[in-house]
Amino acid sequence: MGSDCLFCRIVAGEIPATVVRETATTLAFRDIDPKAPVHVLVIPKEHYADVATLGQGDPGLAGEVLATAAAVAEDEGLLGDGFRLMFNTGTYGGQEVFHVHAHLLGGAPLGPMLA
Ligand code: IU
Repeated sequence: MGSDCLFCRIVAGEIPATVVRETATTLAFRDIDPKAPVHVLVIPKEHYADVATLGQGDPGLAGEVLATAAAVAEDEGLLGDGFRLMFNTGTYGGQEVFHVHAHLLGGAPLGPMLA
């Protein structure tokens, strides 16, 4: 998508981000407004607006996003106590940035999801 998309610009190196893992097809970086002790966003480098278009358009790439999220969870020491992985999607889902991203949250008890 390019210059109109914030996360495409992070992929392009035009906007700084604290990258914690990069693969040929995915990027993981710390959320600028963390909602938990660990809050990392995991994205495909290729632009897809949301998880529905990614999952239907390229299920393999969706799997690579999950694999990167799992590797970051391991790196961050989250596998023992657990973590939350979520995709806000569309208006009702509260999505604000329309380049698909998984929120990886952990490092403390997160409570019920809809509390
Ligand atoms: P959402 O699922 O689209 O609501 O989440 C967008 C996230 O992107 C949100 O948690 C922001 O804090 C985060 N973010 C960021 O990490 N870097 C930025 O430059 C901007 C938003 I703008």
